[in-house]
Amino acid sequence: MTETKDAKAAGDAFPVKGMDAVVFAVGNAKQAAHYYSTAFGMRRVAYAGPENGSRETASYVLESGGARFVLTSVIKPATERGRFLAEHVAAHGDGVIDLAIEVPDARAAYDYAVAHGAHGLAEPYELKDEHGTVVLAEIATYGQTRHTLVDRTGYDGPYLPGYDAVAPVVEPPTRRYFQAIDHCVGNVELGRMNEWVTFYNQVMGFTNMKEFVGDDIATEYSALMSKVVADGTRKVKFPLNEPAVAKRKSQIDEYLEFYGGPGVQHIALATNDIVASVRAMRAAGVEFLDTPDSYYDTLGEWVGDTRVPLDELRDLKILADRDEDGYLLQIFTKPVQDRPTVFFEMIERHGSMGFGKGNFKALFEAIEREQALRGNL
Ligand code: TYF
Ligand code: FE
Repeated sequence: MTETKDAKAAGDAFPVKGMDAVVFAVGNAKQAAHYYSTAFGMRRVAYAGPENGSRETASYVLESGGARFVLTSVIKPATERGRFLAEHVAAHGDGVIDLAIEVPDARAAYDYAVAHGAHGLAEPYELKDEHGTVVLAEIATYGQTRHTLVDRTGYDGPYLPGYDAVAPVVEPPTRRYFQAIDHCVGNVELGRMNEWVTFYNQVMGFTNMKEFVGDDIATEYSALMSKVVADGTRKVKFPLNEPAVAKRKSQIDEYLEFYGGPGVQHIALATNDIVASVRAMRAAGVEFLDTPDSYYDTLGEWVGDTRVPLDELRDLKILADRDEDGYLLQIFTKPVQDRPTVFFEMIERHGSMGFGKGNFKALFEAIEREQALRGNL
């Protein structure tokens, strides 16, 4: 981080450096690490498990540029944490347990958050090994999700004390598929979105970026409301969705039913070359949502020129949207586990700070086609 950015961050009530990691609890972390390595082009960099002192869980750390995923599964629950993880997987399937945020001072961040209404899950604590010290603290958010606040300024190692550097699962692609986490979306219960917006406003001093009301994003059947909160530097962006009353079960209702409550719906990954990334990911077996050809028949008229020719967008089913600041290209995977819950988005931004509002109808109709195939519409 540069001096100017540090100075700017220090002016915030709740300074953040960015996303630290997205932590998943999964049934089989070894195989998940293989999937994210071969299909998402990520590099395995660190491991903690029985071989290096963590008897209860196995955790694999994967990176792509500045994006970090941690995949954890339980080997044999023995402590409260092991039981929590085992119960999390039983209740929710594979899912996100932690949207960890890197902060310059975890103690100050925790104190601020708790003083402004956060429920503390772990008071500030230190982890140490030969690579240094990390200070962490944990607060609760929607459902069983948490935010670990991570200060790693006193540490120079592969992830956290207790983790060892390990070789990649396979040699990562020469050109990574994505380089950062763009935003992390939560689904909350009907009528509770505004409470969670207020939570982030108060607890983290996050401000509201965008608001999508039912009319913006209603299809014939599906409806949802969405608001986006972000830190002052807009490095951490958290859209929050709630279902809206609609003719049939909305995609958010489907998620809440199959996840067993609120949780992380999708993680958007920022790419510089969405065409190359989507081609490679498709070739590796990643399933993306389909977009009808009719979408592309009118796209050029309103979106104008983009870096990628229309034919290529059509070929790969990539969506495009434009607003006053610029444009973006985006595409959504199908859910990445058997439950119709967590999925990913690939996003290439060219000026636009939006979330693809112009695509909501096409996107939600694509999701509804999948819902119908699952018998959940
Ligand atoms: O993050 C967003 O807001 C966009 C659009 O169920 C979106 O990616 C919103 C809701 C949803 C899927 C995508
Ligand atoms: Fe998104």
